[in-house]
Amino acid sequence: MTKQANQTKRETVNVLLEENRLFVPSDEFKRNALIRDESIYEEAAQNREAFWAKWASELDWFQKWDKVLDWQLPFAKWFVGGKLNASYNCLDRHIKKGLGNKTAILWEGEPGDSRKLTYEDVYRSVNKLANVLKGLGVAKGDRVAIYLPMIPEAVFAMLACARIGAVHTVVFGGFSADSLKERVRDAQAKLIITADGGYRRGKVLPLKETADQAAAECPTIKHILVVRRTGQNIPMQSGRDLWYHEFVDKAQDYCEPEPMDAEDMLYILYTSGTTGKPKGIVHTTGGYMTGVYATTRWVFDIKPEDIFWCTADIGWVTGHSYIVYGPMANAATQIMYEGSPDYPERDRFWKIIEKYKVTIFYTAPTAIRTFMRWGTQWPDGCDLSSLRLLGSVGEPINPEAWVWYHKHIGKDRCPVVDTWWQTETGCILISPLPGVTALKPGSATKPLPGVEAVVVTEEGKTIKEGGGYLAIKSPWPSMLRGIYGDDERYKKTYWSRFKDAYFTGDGAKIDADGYLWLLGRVDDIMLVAGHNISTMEVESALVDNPSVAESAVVGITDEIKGQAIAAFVILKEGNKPGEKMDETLKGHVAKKIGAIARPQKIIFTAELPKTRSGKIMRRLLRDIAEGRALGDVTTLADAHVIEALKEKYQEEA
Ligand code: 6R9
Repeated sequence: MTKQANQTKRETVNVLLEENRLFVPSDEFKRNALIRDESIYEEAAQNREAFWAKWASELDWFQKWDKVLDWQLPFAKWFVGGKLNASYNCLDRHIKKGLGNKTAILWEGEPGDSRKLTYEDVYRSVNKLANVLKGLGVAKGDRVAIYLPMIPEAVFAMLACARIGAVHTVVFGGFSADSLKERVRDAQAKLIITADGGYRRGKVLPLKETADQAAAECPTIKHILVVRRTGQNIPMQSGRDLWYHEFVDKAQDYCEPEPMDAEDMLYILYTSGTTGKPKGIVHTTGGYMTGVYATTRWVFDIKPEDIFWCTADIGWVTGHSYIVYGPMANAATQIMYEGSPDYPERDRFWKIIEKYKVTIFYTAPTAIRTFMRWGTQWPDGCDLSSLRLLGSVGEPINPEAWVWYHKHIGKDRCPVVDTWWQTETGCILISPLPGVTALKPGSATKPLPGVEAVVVTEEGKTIKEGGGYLAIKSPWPSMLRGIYGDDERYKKTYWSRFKDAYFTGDGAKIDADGYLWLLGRVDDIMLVAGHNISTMEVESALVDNPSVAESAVVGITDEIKGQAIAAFVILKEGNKPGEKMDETLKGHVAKKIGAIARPQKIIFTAELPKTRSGKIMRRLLRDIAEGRALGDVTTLADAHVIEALKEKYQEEA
């Protein structure tokens, strides 16, 4: 172990050994916090609907709702009859209050270029783009795919859709043409907004080229609107492809915001599912906006003078809720960064914090573990004294990483809020309130006010202490309204495991103090560097290669990424295993799904362990891949298979 790793280990052990070591909020933090009184929990529990309605009424509504909640399990309607517009709530209302000159976005491009945009600037760009979209025939309810790098136009695009009532579906810029195609086809989008390219780790991502490949097989696409970012040469198909700037420059400055029903769709965001086909998670307007508006205040304690930085990509739900809708509904000033944390050097994030005097920083455990590996010299070389609050999201944060983050980034001064939530939940559901909650490293602490998250047994019985499944017992405003076009799958995935509670798919423990400890997914979804990838998705990509007969994929523990992908592969006859095949298959998966899904390890085998009904026993493969003693093998059809595999794996490792 290096000296530094040793030191971190010792610090962690010290912290964890002090029995019940709690990190209580400092008096100063408590005194200044927006929420400093734990009575908020009690108030919410007394009357959940009235509590949420109070927070909803802090938004601007064109028409007030008649009824707070209509709950026909598993279908919820919140703020029934109410009318509002998300872009109005993120822009117009702030400008009407005189905040037009307030900085909205401090954008930093990877090559070092930067842009500073006020609320007025964003407002103008969004209105113009909204008019462009209308002019291109996009109407209320139509779907628009957004495939952009982390540039301000991504925010404009989302808010412009919201302004005219079009439904956006943002596809992460790192996804392949196949992944983009699948999402565009499922959503039946009319238009794609993309860029010529984007910068990532000094290289150019060929976004337009990828969008072209996808669009070739998407008959619903009428236009591709292209933002000029890199200036590289790209083919433009006449009639279909249009330059963003040419249209936006000429567009009118004002576009009336569409009064949307509280339950009108705001967006679809695709997330991986166990059957391989991604699920289009549907969010609507009123409840979603209430959830993200309120939780941004409670959890991030955002005040007018704060500089907030959420490092997520806009292609994930974290970017939707805590870059676009939550912070902007709160008139926050925030950082948006295009590129990677190690470009040009491993201190880019810390340099940005120093340059812009960031006060609140929200990132993922996989990033924190990478920073730990890189060493403290990088943050130590920058002035991080502006920071006052740190956040974590995406996967369980191990206590070592928590303590490192608290000490080396927060300098033992900033509370760390570990926030648990999902694409499906829309907003944070489990998290400390930084001015109220005593923190335990590694625990996301307690459900937020108004949220009934519990740990249940296999039979669905709520337990006060011990391990089980994380479930949510009553509806919350920003909950998903379904899976796009597939009500049956919605019911089956989330509402069939337990009789009357939402099944999160995560395991969790609750301790004697009522603190929650999240344990990761209980199903076959892997969490690689904070991104959900289903085993099935990777398996189907592998089998898609003509040399592969069969495959089984498992997630194995990885210090940095949380999980890494190991694939067991049976080749078709006449194909040779070896380094060349290994590379071919890894490349194939990366091309089919995206680089994030590239397997770390491929194990060639002649057979796979299966149950009698033909189901692959992934649990056993995981045991093998992680070098553990084999668990129960009684349901195995042929016990020899597993022994042979184990030997082979050990030989190769
Ligand atoms: C926001 C987001 C959701 C899954 C979720 C869980 C894991 C997220 C976590 C966490 C432990 C946390 N997860 N935050 N696990 N502690 N603070 O990440 O959404 O991409 O849909 O992933 O991520 O397993 O079920 P999404």
